Amino acid sequence: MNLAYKILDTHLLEGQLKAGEEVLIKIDQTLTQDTTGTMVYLQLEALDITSLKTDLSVAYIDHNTLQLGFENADDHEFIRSIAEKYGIIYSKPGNGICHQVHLEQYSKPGCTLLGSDSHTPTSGGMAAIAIGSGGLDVAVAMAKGYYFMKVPKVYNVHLTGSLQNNASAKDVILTVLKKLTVSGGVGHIIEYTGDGVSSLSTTDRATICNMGAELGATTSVFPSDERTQEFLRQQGRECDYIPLSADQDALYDNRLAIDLNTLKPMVAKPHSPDNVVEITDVEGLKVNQIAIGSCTNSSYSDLMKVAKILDGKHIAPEVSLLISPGSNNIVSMLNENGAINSLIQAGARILEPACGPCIGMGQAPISNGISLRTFNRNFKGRCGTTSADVYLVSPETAAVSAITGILTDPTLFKIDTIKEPKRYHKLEHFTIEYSEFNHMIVPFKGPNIKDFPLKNELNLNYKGQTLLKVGDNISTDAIVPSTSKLLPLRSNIPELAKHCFINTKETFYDIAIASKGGFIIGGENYGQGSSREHAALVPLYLGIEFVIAKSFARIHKRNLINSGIVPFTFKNPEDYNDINENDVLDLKITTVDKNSTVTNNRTLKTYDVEFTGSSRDIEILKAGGYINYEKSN
Ligand code: MIC
Ligand code: SF4
Repeated sequence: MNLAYKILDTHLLEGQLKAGEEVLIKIDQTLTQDTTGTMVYLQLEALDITSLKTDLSVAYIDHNTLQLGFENADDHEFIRSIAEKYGIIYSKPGNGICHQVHLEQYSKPGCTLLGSDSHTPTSGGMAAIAIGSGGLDVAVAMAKGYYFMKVPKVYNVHLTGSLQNNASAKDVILTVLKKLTVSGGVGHIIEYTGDGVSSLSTTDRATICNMGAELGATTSVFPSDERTQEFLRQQGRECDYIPLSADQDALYDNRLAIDLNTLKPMVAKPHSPDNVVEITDVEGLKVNQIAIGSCTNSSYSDLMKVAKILDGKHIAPEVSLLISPGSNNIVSMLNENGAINSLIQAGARILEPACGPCIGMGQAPISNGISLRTFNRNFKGRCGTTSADVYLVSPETAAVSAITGILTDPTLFKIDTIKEPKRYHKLEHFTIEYSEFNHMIVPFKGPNIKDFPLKNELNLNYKGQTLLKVGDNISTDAIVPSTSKLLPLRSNIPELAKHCFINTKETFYDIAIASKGGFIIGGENYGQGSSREHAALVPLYLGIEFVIAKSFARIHKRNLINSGIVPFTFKNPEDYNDINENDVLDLKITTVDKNSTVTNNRTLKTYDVEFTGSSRDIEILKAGGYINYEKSN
């Protein structure tokens, strides 16, 4: 058996572990962050429970930490009060980015973790099966202790050798992205094996698993070995260690081999994480901004490497260098050993340990600017400046480029090896460990928190206009953008709706409101990227009941189903070409999974469309979404 199936097997509640089958698995841990968390907890309240069924649930505040007005502050207080009521661990703003903090403090080898954030698979670096999902799935996991999933296939990435010449874990995952693309992991767990694994630290592995989300994979997983034990020891949690690995003769559905010895520093060019080239192809590009950190590359050793490279040097005069550390524990250690001082003296701006520039929460680049980032996504406009170009690179590349002011190959730089600390700091006062259900607590709801929309039963005959037709790989950042102006609206669907598809079609909201809904037509991998279920709830609020695409990204498809919107795919993908924006379409559903047709009133052609999902998914759609379904069961 491979490792992924071994862990799933120990958590199997119902069904058979066969790729493509729907199973019910036990969820040990959940995590939420604040921009998806408010919806999760409104939904948890709607499920009306009196105890949590998970071993551990944590509510992080890390995305929306710029308190520009009352909105974010109110959301945080809402989440804190919910944590107090339900017995959820509350990670205060400033504690750090959910995935890094979770890795340091809570992930365990062999456990299952469900998180309302697409980069939850970061904990796969600790041999957990860690899955990103929409908020409602996390609410149900907390309430019932389980998660329904289609068993993924397993893609084996076999690593040999060890990284040389300042190539790093980021270059490993950029290489995988180059080979497999942003949809190459859909329907798969990526499992890393081989003698190269032991040369990678737990945080290197976490970087690789983190960006497995960009492959569209369900999750990624590494074995648990002496490097895992070493990391747990540093965290004061050696008791959580168990060794775990695949059997020698484990079976895999697909295989890819990577020789770490030969890897070169890589760069993902704008505007997609799989637009990857060797650094020598883009060397010399003048850069305006460099941002180091985010949940992908903000570990102690990543930031120490950067501090060592910059120690005693100055950054180029025209560059702005931003550092967003992964956790306050790391900041505290870098402070103690003088690394923060090296960074500041070199000219770096040290930001609070939070998502910050990664999600456009400040530090937007200049118009037409070039920003090098150690982050995981470079979709157009995500940084807050639509005309800017974002390149994704390793911390080594970012640091040497900060000195030269141009995109620079780190290969020939001498970079000292980093000695890991014996023991990480643990700043306990950044966490409140609520552990009991307390029915006396009335959750705090500020005026920005509005109810989420609920759908009625499925419409079997529907006539509507094509509001929008988009191409391949449309991200949820395009459907519901996130910037410092929009993130505070995450608990207010009616207000957020005004910005739906704003960077794609400015009039989308007005047209959708005027026509009381209609169709969205998508290409391949529609809804890739973030797990935000707002990308389903906002269209639902605008009256959209059906999206027809060539194919869907995993989390977004789940979110559409959960909210009651039917994600139909064209049986014949060529039919996509026959539909224009504004065409009026007639949809007829005989049974949801088969025999549904769409007639185009302009061309008079009829297309077959289908829904692929489990029989339970069909029941959810018929009921008008997961909340209605769970309540009636
Ligand atoms: C992201 O990286 O896009 C986010 C912001 O963390 C999202 C969650 C969100 O949209 O709130 C994610 O990755 O799921
Ligand atoms: Fe935060 Fe960026 Fe990581 Fe998303 S990808 S969790 S916004 S740091």
